[in-house]
Formats: sequence, C-alpha cells, structure tokens
Amino acid sequence: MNRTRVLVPGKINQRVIDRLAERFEVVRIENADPALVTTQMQDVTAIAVSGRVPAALMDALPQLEIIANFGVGYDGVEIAHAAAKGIAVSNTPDVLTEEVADTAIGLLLNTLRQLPQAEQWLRQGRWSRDGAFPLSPLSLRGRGVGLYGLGRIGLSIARRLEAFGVSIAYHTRSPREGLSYAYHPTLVGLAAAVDTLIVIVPGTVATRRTVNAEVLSALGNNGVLINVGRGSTVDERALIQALQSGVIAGAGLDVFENEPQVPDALMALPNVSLLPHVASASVVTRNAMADLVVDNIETWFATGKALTPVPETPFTRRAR
Ligand code: NAP
Ligand code: 8YV
Repeated sequence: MNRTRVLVPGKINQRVIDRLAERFEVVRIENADPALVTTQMQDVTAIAVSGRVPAALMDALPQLEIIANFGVGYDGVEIAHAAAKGIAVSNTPDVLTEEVADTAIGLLLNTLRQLPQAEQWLRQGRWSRDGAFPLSPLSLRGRGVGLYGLGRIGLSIARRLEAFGVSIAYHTRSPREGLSYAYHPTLVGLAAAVDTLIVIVPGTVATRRTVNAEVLSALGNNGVLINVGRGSTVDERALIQALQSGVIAGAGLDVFENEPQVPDALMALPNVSLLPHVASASVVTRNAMADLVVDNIETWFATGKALTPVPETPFTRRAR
C-alpha cells in the first residue's frame, strides 16, 4: 500500500524526520524552491517545515492538505494563500512558552548587567590581572517594563517579572481581562510610559517595523529594548542609530531582520547583548515542538483535524 507522502523542505529537527518516517514516506528537498518539486512529488499531501513555505510551493503541490510548522510563529508560511486554498496550517504553541519566557528574562538581565561581558573578563584572566569588572551602568532595579504583546509568552514573561518587583504595562490590540497591568492602546504610548520594552508579538504585516525611531525616542535615554518576537517588528536601522547616538541605552536581541545575518554595526556596539535565535533552543523544548509537528500531521490524517491549527485555517479535512 502506498504510504502518505510528507515533504520536508530544508532543514528541520531530526526528531521530526525520525518520527515521520515511522508512519509516512518522507520526501526531502534542499529548500522551499518550487522548482525542486518533481512529478514524483505530485501526491504529497503534507509539509513539515521549519522556515518558509511560499505560495508557489503550495501551488506546485496539488494534493497538499496540511502544513505543519515547527514553531509557534508561522510568518514564514504565506498564510493568506494557504487559507484561500483550503490548506490547513498548524503551529507549536504552548510547548515552548515557558522556555522562551525564561530566555527573555535571561536576555534582559544579560543586557542590563553585562553578564556575558563579565564572564569574558574572568575567562580572559582580566580579574586577576586588571581587578574587578567595571560596575554595570544599567540595572533592573527601579525599572518600568512594557510588554509589546501579552499572549501566551508575553504573559509568562510578565508573571516572571512580577517576582522582580518591577512595574509592568503592556500594549496589544485589545486589553486582556482580569489583569492589573496597565494597558496602553498605542505602542508609542507604552514606550513613553516605561523604560524597558520587551517585544513578543508575531511577525505580521501589522507589526512590521512598528518599533521605529519614534517609539525608540519615546523609550528615552535610559531605555532598553529586548526583542524575542521577530526581527521584522523592529526597524533595525533606526535601532542601530538610536543605540549609537544614545537615544536609548541598550538592547538585547534574539531575533533579527535578515537571519542569520546580523549587521556589523550592531555587532560593534558595546551596549547590546546578542543571541542567535535560541529562545526555545533546549533539547527538551525542541523535542516537544518536534512531537507536536508530527502529532498534528498524524492527527490530521487519523481524525480529519489538526491538533493546533492556526486561527486563519480552522479547517477540517472533509470540509476544506
Ligand atoms: P500569542 O499567544 O498569539 O500572542 C501574541 C500577542 O501579540 C497577543 O497578546 C496579541 O494581542 C499581540 N499582537 C498580535 N498582533 C498585534 C499587533 N498588531 N499589535 C499589538 N499586539 C499584537 O503568541 P505567543 O505564543 O505568545 O508567541 C508570540 C510570538 O513570539 C510568536 O508569533 C513568534 O513570532 C515569537 N516567538 C519567538 C521565539 C524565539 O525563538 N525568539 C520563540 C517563540 C515565539 P492582540 O491580538 O490583542 O493584539
Ligand atoms: C524557533 C520560534 O526557533 O517558535 C517560534 O516562533 O521562533 C522558535 O521557537 C523556530 O521556530 C525554529 O524554526
């Protein structure tokens, strides 16, 4: 009997491949280029992906039913096209929430207290040679933290921040019920009210480059920007200028506009802490994400429903 074929464009966590191979025929192509789709791949009904799925790749696969995205953020998938074609898209919410919130707090402390630089000072023998590491100009003490995004991960970050004794405010399109954090209907209003801004919104057309020169200026010269959402949300050129000229005091970034490229100008700055998109990158959390990718595909074919479909594609298999 022919086994259901699942296409994997580009690299993905090995556990996804191993688990898929138990039940499906896995077909791999180097990247999401539709030109790599051969006539033998015309019966592919599912994609498992960590990265991009352009509209043209969907169009090259006439039997495609489901795209299972490795990651809660699915900005790499042309979602409007999938929705218009009746292709279900699933993502990996919840299983990474606490890990990403932990990393956001780590990045915040690294940025403020220069802990990576202090460790380098020790490792380079400078503690014994030159004396104590210089005092960090910035501290979390007395700060007001604003969350741009208060969904699953944003709320987990806020809960952690409560224990640090800082004030907490947020901006989203609609206020969340039952929370005591101050709500700001505009991003610039939030930035003006706080000195620390944590970005944890999805990368969408509506959030694109919304952290711009005006928002950074409102954050002020003691301001610190932390981005664990998507690089597309921040105007990177405006950020570099703001950091170079003292418009804000520092930044901690896990995500960038053009990953894995990080601008030299950003790397050269002493007042930034940079991570290579690792917020969910522990073995335990990536395993849970891999399992959810495969479980979505298995459940789709077994029951006709994805486990964690994205809101734009609430399809069942029969009613697509
Ligand atoms: P979520 O539960 O869907 O939360 C999204 C939040 O963003 C909500 O509070 C939503 O509130 C707000 N939001 C969305 N669009 C907005 C807009 N245009 N203006 C203002 N607020 C907006 O998602 P999540 O699970 O917390 O994940 C959030 C994002 O984090 C993901 O989409 C992904 O891009 C990123 N992420 C990054 C990493 C990493 O490795 N760095 C790991 C995991 C996730 P409203 O709908 O009320 O506006
Ligand atoms: C992953 C992420 O690094 O879930 C997300 O949205 O950004 C991260 O957890 C990424 O999806 C891996 O491709």
